[in-house]
Amino acid sequence: TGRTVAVTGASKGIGRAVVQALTGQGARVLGGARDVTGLTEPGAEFLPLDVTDPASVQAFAARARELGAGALVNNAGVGSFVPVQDITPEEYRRVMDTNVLGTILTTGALIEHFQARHAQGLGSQVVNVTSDVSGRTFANGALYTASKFAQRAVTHALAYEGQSYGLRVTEIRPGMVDTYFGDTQQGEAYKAAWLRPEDVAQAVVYALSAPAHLRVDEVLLHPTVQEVAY
Ligand code: NJP
Repeated sequence: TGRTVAVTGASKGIGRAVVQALTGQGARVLGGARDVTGLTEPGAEFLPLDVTDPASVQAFAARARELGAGALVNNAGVGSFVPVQDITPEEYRRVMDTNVLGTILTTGALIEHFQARHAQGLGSQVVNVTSDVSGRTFANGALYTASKFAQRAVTHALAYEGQSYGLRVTEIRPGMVDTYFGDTQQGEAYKAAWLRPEDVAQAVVYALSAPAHLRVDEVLLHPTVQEVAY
């Protein structure tokens, strides 16, 4: 893509694959996650980032501006799967703060920068990695899907708002992906037929490489083994 992209949740799973795919295409990447110890990737630099912490987000956004970032990938996210009666206020806040507030804060910190780019004749892009369940739910999915429905709403509202300043907004909606998601391990046998993080990264690259006249609004992707659902 030949430009700078800021990526949240860049330390593992999908975010890590996005960093590798983008740098592989010649983009420069600023990656953030709470723990970035020991992370190195040619073409990328990593900063500690907690998307739920406004000061941390401001520091990350300041570096993204310095690097002239033209795109932001909101990928940081957490999962939590219990029945409604077992959702605690603490867990509610952890999931909603990360998935919804995190997307809002990180995006919000770069809007003036994107508007300034527009004034210079440059377009910008935001890609939000939400979920295939950003529009449907299931047993034990109340909290996670509430967060993803909300993140989808934020994504859509941003798309409306951003049109006036040349912002293209994309929602990436992956089904089951073999990552560390939900306190699991990557590479476990039961995930062998799931999407690879690289599959999702390719969708992000597709959206970010689209020519200026093309806006990829949404990509929904599932492993073949996952039941068809919209
Ligand atoms: O998860 P994982 P995925 N501030 O756990 C970071 C969505 N999704 O790659 O902060 C900043 O391997 C964390 O680093 P650290 C999902 O909802 C997935 O699967 O050090 N960063 C790590 O880099 C999420 O939005 C599946 O802990 C924070 C990364 O986020 C996205 O895909 C299905 C953070 C998480 O890596 C990436 O998740 C689906 C914070 N506060 C949607 N908290 C799936 N895997 O099946 C966490 O539908 N991170």
